Amino acid sequence: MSPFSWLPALNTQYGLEIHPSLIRPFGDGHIHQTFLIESGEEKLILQRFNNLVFKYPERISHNQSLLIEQIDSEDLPYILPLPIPNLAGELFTLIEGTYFRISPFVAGRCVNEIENPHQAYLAAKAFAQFIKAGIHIPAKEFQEAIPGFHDLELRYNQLLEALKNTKRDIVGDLKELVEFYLAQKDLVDQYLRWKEKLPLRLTHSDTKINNLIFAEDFSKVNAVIDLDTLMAGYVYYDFGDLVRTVACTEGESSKDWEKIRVDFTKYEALLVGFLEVGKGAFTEDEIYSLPFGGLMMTCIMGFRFLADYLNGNIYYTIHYEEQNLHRAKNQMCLLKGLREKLN
Ligand code: GN1
Ligand code: MG
Repeated sequence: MSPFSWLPALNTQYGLEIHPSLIRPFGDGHIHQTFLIESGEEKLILQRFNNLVFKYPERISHNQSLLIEQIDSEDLPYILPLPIPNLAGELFTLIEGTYFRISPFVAGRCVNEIENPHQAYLAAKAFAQFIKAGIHIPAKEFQEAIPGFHDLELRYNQLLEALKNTKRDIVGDLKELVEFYLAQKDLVDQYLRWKEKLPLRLTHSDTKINNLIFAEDFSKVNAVIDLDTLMAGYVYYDFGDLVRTVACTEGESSKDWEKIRVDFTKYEALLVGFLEVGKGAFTEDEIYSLPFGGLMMTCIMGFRFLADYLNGNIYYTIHYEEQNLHRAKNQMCLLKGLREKLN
């Protein structure tokens, strides 16, 4: 069977004439399968949506429609490339049990690591601008795209559950990682304390650096992408995922354990950019919570990668068996560095 058996139906539903030869895999996302459709000058992004991870596509449609209606887009100096509706006006198209969607292609550079503090500053400004442009929309109007997505207590419990049910032997590196992550319980307690104090906002909730498209010369941000997880959250989530993916000397997939350090120059640049936009809009507590974001988001990704490894790699795309174990180890190295400086 052709790998693109769904293409004729897709063409009909969008009124397009895409030929298989125009489609090629694109990007580094861990969740959906992303393709670039290229026909002469015209380019589009096609995604085969992962509805095992996102079990409620209708919530995503609701959130994205709300965003289109209510966000102050004149406050945004970049594009939010939301899905293009099909001929029936829907953001998703269901074909043979799989959801697809098509979005505008935005030209520029999408990177897993940035080169200098100025780029960090631009990235932080862009994500803070996103929160600010939606700050007037009551966060509770957004639906939970993934229930408990950034709930550290829930993720800790899911790790315990994975540990109980795993078929893997807890020895060597795995043992060290399990012990390390179970010892992060104090962050769960801090998470619960911050929850009492902070307002919920519309957050992007997946602010890793490759969810931005920079201009070719890195002079500005052209687009904020990956708009599936936009939902109610805390401001420090979005600052924290930036810290995790920007203020680190190595990328998330590095196995050069010795080289994984916090880059405090980039960290400072993130803070400057985020606060330049957020001052006056965010509460004092929200500003004080930002350093916790780096710790918490690194820890939660460690919990999730490790749990996925224990569960037999059922969630994240992997390219080799130990990849989630290695991702969890990478996050452990970064978290140790952050704790040394920030605790
Ligand atoms: C996933 O789709 P992608 O690669 O941008 C994940 C994020 C994690 C990230 C870790 C829906 O994001 O939460 O931070 O991998 N998205 C989902 O790299 O789980
Ligand atoms: Mg992504």
